[in-house]
Amino acid sequence: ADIEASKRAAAKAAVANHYPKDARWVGIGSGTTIVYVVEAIQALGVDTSLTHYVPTGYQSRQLIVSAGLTAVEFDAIPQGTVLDVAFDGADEVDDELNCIKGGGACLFQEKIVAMQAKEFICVADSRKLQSRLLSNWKYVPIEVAPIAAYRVIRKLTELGAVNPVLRQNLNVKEGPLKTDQGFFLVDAPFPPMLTKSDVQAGKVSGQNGAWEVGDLARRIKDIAGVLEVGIFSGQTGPEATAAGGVGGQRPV
Ligand code: DER
Repeated sequence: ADIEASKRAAAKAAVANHYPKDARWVGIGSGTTIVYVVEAIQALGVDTSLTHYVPTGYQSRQLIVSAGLTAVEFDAIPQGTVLDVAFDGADEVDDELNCIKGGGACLFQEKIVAMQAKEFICVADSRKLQSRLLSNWKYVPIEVAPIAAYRVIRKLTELGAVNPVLRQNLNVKEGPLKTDQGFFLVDAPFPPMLTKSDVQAGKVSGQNGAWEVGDLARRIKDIAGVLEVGIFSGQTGPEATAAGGVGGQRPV
């Protein structure tokens, strides 16, 4: 079926079912699917003039502004404000709503916005749905401090990554890509990850580089030099409850 049509349908359903009519603070992700989310918000017919939309990078901010909505940078949100909801795309989603994110190199701001929201709504067409992460999408995007990049690459290899590489500016500029934070991205291929139910069924996390999702996210995050990792764990975490969440999906 037409991929754009399925992205638009997924975005429309996500907004219809998860955009609170009285929303005041809404996170807006990055990529192409999120464009249809903003389109669906505009078509809702609610008064958006009192709502603030928090971007997750340059493209996200321009999307908000060009839609005539009010953009407020993450560090301009009043202290302690919890976003009503955050919408974003993903590169892959598994049976337990774990996500791989970072294909668009915006994973750091995507994660802090997602973590600041009562509920994180991932909008993805059927191509993205796999029973386990890294079945179709092959690598974990990781944002790293440039000075530590090769140390991180070596540590990832020790965790079982197969030839992790710095993401380059292909055909536009020599050298590695820099994120909105001025960091580098390492793309680290791993074998397909294990879900929590795999581990409950007796599979051992870490054997031959096949890690349980949350386990791998924590081990990568623990490598000195890593700013953030493009694994969002689909679990109902304490923050969701603390923020009055209704058990929304929580990234790690
Ligand atoms: O980088 C990301 O995680 C984005 O959300 C992105 O990869 C999703 O992109 P798409 O909506 O264009 O597939």
